[in-house]
Amino acid sequence: MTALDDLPTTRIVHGSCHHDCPDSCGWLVTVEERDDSDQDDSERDDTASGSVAVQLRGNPAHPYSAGELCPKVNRFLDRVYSPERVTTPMRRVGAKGEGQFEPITWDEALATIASRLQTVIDTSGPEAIMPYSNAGNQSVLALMYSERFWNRLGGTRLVRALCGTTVGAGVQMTNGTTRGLDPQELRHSKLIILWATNTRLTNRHLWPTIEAAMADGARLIVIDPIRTITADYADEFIQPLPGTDIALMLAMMNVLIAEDLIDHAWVAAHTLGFEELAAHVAEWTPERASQITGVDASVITQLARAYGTTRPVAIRTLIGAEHHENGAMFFRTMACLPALVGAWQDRGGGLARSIGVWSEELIDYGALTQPQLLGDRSPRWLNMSRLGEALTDPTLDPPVQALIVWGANPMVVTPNAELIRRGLERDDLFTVVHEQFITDTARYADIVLPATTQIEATDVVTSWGHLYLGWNEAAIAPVGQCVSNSELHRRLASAMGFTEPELFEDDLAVLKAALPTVDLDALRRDGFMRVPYPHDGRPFGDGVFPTRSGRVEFISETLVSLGQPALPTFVPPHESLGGDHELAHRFPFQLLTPKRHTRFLNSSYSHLPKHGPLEDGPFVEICPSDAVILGVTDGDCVQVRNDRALLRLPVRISTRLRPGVVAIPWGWWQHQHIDGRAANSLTNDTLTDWGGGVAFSDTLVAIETT
Ligand SMILES: Nc1nc2c(c(=O)[nH]1)N[C@H]1C(S)=C(S)[C@@H](COP(=O)(O)OP(=O)(O)OC[C@H]3O[C@@H](n4cnc5c(=O)[nH]c(N)nc54)[C@H](O)[C@@H]3O)O[C@H]1N2
Ligand SMILES: Nc1nc2c(c(=O)[nH]1)N[C@H]1C(S)=C(S)[C@@H](COP(=O)(O)OP(=O)(O)OC[C@H]3O[C@@H](n4cnc5c(=O)[nH]c(N)nc54)[C@H](O)[C@@H]3O)O[C@H]1N2
Ligand code: SF4
Ligand SMILES: [Mo]
Repeated sequence: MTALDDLPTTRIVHGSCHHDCPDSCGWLVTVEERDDSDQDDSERDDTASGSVAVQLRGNPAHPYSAGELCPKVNRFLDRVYSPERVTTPMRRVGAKGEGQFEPITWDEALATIASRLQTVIDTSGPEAIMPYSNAGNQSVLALMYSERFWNRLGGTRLVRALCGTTVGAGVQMTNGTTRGLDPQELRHSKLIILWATNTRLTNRHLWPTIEAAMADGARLIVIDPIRTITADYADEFIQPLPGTDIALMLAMMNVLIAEDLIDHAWVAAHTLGFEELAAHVAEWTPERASQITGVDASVITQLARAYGTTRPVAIRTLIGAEHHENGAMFFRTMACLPALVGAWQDRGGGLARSIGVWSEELIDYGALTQPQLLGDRSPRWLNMSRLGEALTDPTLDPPVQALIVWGANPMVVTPNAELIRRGLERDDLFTVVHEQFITDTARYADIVLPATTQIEATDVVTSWGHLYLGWNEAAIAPVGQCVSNSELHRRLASAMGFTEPELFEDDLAVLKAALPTVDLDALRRDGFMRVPYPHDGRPFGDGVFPTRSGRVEFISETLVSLGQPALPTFVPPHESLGGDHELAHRFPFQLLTPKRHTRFLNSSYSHLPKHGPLEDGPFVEICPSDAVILGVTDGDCVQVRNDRALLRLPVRISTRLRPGVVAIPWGWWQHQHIDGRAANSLTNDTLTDWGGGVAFSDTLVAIETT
């Protein structure tokens, strides 16, 4: 029998999911404090000190996620204690890309890094050192503490715009702000349009809100080039060709104006340029838009009528449509729709997209990032979506000679990945990757450094899907020799011999300075805290918009100054079915590479045993009529190719796509594909019209039988 005294002490710790996911769920970690004799029996204890996390579950008190997590994170402790975790610094011993490493000490790793970086600085200056990070962990410190080090170093700066920036930049041109409707307000809507977002997969904790609105009589329309699992639940599904929605929106405006479904009083009081817009869309008949979008003119007319006659009416969108050459214009145009019908007046009316801004407004970025450390230097900026170019362009001055990656896996997530591979293979490039696993990117590192997971470091999580800040208390000590992103940058600063105290400030002090108006003690105690948002639910209830004119700008001088059309305008993407004819002739299919698997979160998880092997794929989805033309059937192997790469993949015949459009689910690593090349080997790295994003989804391919 076990004496009561021998039972492990248990505590429950508040945490918040760090993934780049709108839901930012609250979780509870159950931690056992075990003594050494207990630890011998458990395989988990090799990497854990005395504290062992034994359960991680949703926090039932969390106002948004309400106790539920998701099929990705339900097994998070398997990730934390995975035998494949990187737990010590390592040095590459094989060729770049081979993935052969040997453990070294932190001292050795830091000494090597400091000496290589110093050599680069001495020969080419600090701009020859490039950071590469994304939202692998979107907590405040994990995402931003690093800026202090990079300001002090004077290295190249990174335009982090793989996700969301273009949406914001588009909406801002119309509304003057990225503020918008809290998606939980959809509960009050009577018509909900999920436009380019796959809510049931990517934003699953919003779905109950939509279901509740539907139970109360709301109608749901989904607009997506793929019949997604969300489309399956809609009252109506509209399937335009990818990249053509702007034409659809212009035709909606045409119908709204022609049939006088405009809220004239609101338009007169709160918008700029209605007359110009009306003249501009007069030619955008549903018939014309139908030619471009592939959607029947009558469907467009009905959509416009429903939009113009139902109140409250809301559009919900996230990221999907920004990944086109005309991505910012999509959102600039979309933001005009609620203004035309006066939707912002109603509770549950308007446009709901990322609402991260409501939390970010609480952050003192100066205190967080310490820009004075940069002095009077103004280092160059390179766009993260053009990493391949940055590493291989012979004219870049200075060339990138050292690359430091954390919280990102560019070989899987960044477009034109074969060009990135050529860069990472360069003998003269020194690469450091701070990671939890040997990812496709880490395989090219000279030095790999071990990164903590979310339950090993204290931080605050802001959400872009709801209005709650989340506290994340470190539940266990770092596994092995892992360090958080902030500790990594403290160690790098020390190794480089930097002495400014801001570079060594501890995490809690930085959080206090960065969130000056937030009661961190209360946040820590409760686990979450609601951020300010208008009490009546209406972000623009007063009709005031922070544009130059103080109104919703149908016509925009700011856009003209950027070299863009003043009015919402459809420009077909160059690399698309409706774009460059010669290219479309050589590569007749448009390739989408969507998020698709419930057990994957971006590039994370497909390598773990309870994730990848339980999903189906990789494959290329082709619609039945294209399969007939190609002479292929389910399971046949085809070559999917363009000028960037060639992938062999089994065919999955799918009624979810239109003719001419094919899809490869994204998130699989290279070795999970037949030839060691993944979806992003094929994708387009052309930047968006503005906003700095990238046109993954304007990718043309040819499909050939092998
Ligand atoms: N399970 C799971 N959940 C996730 C993620 C994940 O990897 N897996 N990733 C997280 C991240 S980082 C993000 S940013 C969010 C993204 O959340 P979403 O934006 O909802 O997801 P995406 O799959 O990027 O794109 C949504 C839809 O846009 C469609 N789309 C593409 N081009 C067009 C177009 O031209 N017009 C229209 N109308 N639709 C278009 C795609 O077919 C896709 O179904 O999801 C988050 N949640
Ligand atoms: N083809 C195609 N490409 C896409 C997309 C698509 O839909 N299709 N979606 C795009 C979108 S929306 C996004 S957001 C990006 C996502 O791109 P990423 O942000 O790069 O993807 P993740 O898999 O979320 O995270 C990357 C890595 O961060 C590591 N990580 C997690 N926490 C930490 C930490 O605390 N410290 C450190 N050092 N590492 C950590 C994980 O182990 C993981 O390997 O991909 C983009 N790429
Ligand atoms: S990945 Fe998204 S849905 Fe899953 S636990 Fe994290 S925040 Fe919640
Ligand atoms: Mo994203």
